[in-house]
Amino acid sequence: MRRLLLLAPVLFALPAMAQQQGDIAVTAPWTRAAGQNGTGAGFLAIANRGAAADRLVGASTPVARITEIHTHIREGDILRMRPVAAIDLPPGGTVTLQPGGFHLMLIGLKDPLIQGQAVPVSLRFERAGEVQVMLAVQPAGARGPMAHGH
Ligand SMILES: [Cu+2]
Repeated sequence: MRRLLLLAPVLFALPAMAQQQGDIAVTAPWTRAAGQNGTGAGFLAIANRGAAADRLVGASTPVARITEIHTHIREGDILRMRPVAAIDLPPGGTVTLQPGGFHLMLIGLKDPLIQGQAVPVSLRFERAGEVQVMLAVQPAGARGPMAHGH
């Protein structure tokens, strides 16, 4: 019960909300339902509205033992995940973390990710600093932030 306090119920349509910090705006943060001790994936869109390049250099969440930034690379017919040190955010550009591409990997979940709840994540940017977002938990297998209608 102690850790469940971190998981606030989602009562509003989170994808409509943008979390802004300096020149960085994060929209539509979401994840999928996953079991305790399993692995979760975090998805969101990051817009750099500034005139200077920035980089996403790290992320953390209290619900996972380790949070990594991953990309997918194609090896023949197989898509494999690989950790990356950072994601480049060109000035005026938007980078979307989505299934099959960049994503946050939440490794060693301390609690299950339950559909309808939200998971706090702290994103760390080279220039903009820390940005707090809440990942809305969608059903297991969801392909987008609102793949499941409410
Ligand atoms: Cu991954």
